[in-house]
Amino acid sequence: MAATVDGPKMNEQVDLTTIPVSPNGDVADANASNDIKTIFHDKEHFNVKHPLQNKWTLWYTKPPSGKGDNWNDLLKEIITFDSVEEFWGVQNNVTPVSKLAQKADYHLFKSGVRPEWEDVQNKHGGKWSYQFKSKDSINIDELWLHVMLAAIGETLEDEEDGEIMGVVVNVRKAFFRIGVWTRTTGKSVPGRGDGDVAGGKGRSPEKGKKVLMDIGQRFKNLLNLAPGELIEFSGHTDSAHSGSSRAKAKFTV
Ligand code: MGP
Repeated sequence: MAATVDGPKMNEQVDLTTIPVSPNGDVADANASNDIKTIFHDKEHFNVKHPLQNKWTLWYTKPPSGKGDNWNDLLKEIITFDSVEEFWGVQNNVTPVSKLAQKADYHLFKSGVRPEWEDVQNKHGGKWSYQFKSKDSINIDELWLHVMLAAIGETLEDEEDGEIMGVVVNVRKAFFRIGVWTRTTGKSVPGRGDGDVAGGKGRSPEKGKKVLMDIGQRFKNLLNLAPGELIEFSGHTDSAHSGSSRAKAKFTV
C-alpha cells in the first residue's frame, strides 16, 4: 500500500483529528439499529474496530539540528493505537521512511516501553538487525510496512515467547537499518536470583537461545534476504557500554 508523501512535520505531535483513528458517528445509535459498519464498508463512518493483541506506540527520532542535542530531546512519541483501523490511519498519514531525513528513525514499540536501551524492559535485552547498504535497490517503505505488520500481528514469535519489545528503522547516510528488539539476550537476567532463567520464563539457556534464533530466522525471512546474507544479534548492554549500536554480534543467522 502506498503511503502519502506529504506527511505531518515530524517534529510535531500528529494532529489526531486528521487521522481516522476512531469511528465517527453515534455508536449507540448504530448498535440500536444493528447497523454494523466495518472500515471496509465505509472508511470514515465505520463503527467496528478490530483489536490488536497489544497496544503499540509509534516514536520518531528527530535528526539532530547541531551539536549538543541529546538522545532524549530527539526522541518523540507520535501516537498510540490498539486496532487494525488505527494502524492504517497512522500508516497512511505519517511520512514514509523513504522521505525521512538522514539520522531519523521510526520505532514501533509495545505501549509502555520506551525505545531505548535504558528502559527497564529493554535493559537486559538485545536486537536483531540488518543494514541495507544499497539503499536504491530496496523498497524500504514496503519492508518497514511488512516488519510493522509482523510486529502488530504478533507473527515474529510464538505466543509464549514474550520477547518482542518493538521494531526500529534507522535512516542513515550510507544505509537503512531495520531491527527487532527482544526482552532478553537468551541468558538469565542478573540480580533476579537463580530461579530467573532466560528472563524469568524458566527457560534453560539453550532454550532461551533457540527462542531468539527462531525470531531471527522469521525476521530474516521477512526481510527477503538472500540465504548468504547474515543478520546480527547484539545485546543492548554492549551498545550502551560502547555508546554505539555497532556492538559486536553475539549471534548471526
Ligand atoms: P543508533 O541510531 O542506534 O546507531 O545510535 P547509528 O546511527 O548507526 O550510530 P552509531 O553511533 O551506533 O554509530 C546513534 C546514537 O544515538 C548512539 O551512538 C547513541 O548516542 C544514541 N542512542 C541510540 N539509542 C538506541 C540509544 C538509547 O537507547 N539510549 C541512549 N541513551 N542513546 C541512544
